[in-house]
Amino acid sequence: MTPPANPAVRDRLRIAIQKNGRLSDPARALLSACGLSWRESRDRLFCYGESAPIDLLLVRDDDIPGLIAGGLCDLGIVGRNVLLEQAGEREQAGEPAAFRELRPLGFGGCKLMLAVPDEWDWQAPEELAGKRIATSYPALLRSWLKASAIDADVVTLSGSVEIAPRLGQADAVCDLVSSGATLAANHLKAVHTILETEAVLAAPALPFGDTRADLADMLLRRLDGVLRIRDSKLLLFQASRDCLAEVISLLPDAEAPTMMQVDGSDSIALQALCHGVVTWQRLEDLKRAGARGLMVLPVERMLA
Ligand code: PRT
Ligand code: ZN
Repeated sequence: MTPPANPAVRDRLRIAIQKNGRLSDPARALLSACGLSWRESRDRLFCYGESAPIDLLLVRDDDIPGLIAGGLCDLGIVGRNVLLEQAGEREQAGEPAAFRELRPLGFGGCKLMLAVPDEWDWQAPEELAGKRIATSYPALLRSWLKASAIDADVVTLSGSVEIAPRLGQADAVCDLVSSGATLAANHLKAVHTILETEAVLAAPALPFGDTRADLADMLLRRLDGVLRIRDSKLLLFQASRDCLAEVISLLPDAEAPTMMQVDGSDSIALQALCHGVVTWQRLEDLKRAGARGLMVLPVERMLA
């Protein structure tokens, strides 16, 4: 059965992104790479879409799921950690799911991890039973504790979680970790991953019932093209037929190569879209395997 359409009717799409923070610049860069441009308002909170009817609202990341749930924004770029935390809060309050993840976006990656003081001789998560764990992600932590059948106290803090053990507020912490430097500086060690997170495109649980559906489809097609070629390169070269198998075995990250017979020879011209990094070392290996005239070209746009 098709779910009922999202009730608010609008003919422009509104995307919420973080105003200032780790996700602001990469989110804007990604949307610009999709061909979008905007005119900024004086207060820099609203950007009017010029190249397409797609506007931006610049807000705090924590407000993004609520803006989508309330129908004030249509899409959002936010960390999966924030989206799932707020989805968990809604679920624990008995409210229906209001938003969903449409696409992982490949930036803002980090992990939500359990960490304990360096001197703790950590063996297994069961050791947390009866302990106090400080976090800014109580819903995610609670649901992990429940799934792991561990009975621990959750101490909710809005920031500076990593100093809670030193202040005697908690025995362990559950916080975002990227390099691990913050934990190390606070004499803590990461012991278990609760969630792998990155920036995601978030949408309402219900589909749009108006022009916004077409605008969202267009944006997704462009996003998929941009994400697919982000680290990709087009590799052009020639090889004789008897080397083909070995040469192709060196391109495990390539899409099926296009091959053309070179007139008057037993050589084949190949073009392959490689999704991994094409290093000099890789080119040397390909040459040794029989590839000739290797050329690496950047890929600017792609529409599948
Ligand atoms: O003002 P606003 O509320 O919008 O921003 P914010 O301060 O809440 O968020 P911001 O900009 O810090 O982070 C936005 C999103 O970036 C997060 O929700 C994550 O999805 C993602 N992200 C990626 C991170 C990190 N990496 C990260 N390292 N968010 C926070 N951190 C913090 C972490 O909390 C810890 O304090 O960085 C510290 C750890 O870093 P390392 O490198 O020392 O391990
Ligand atoms: Zn925030």
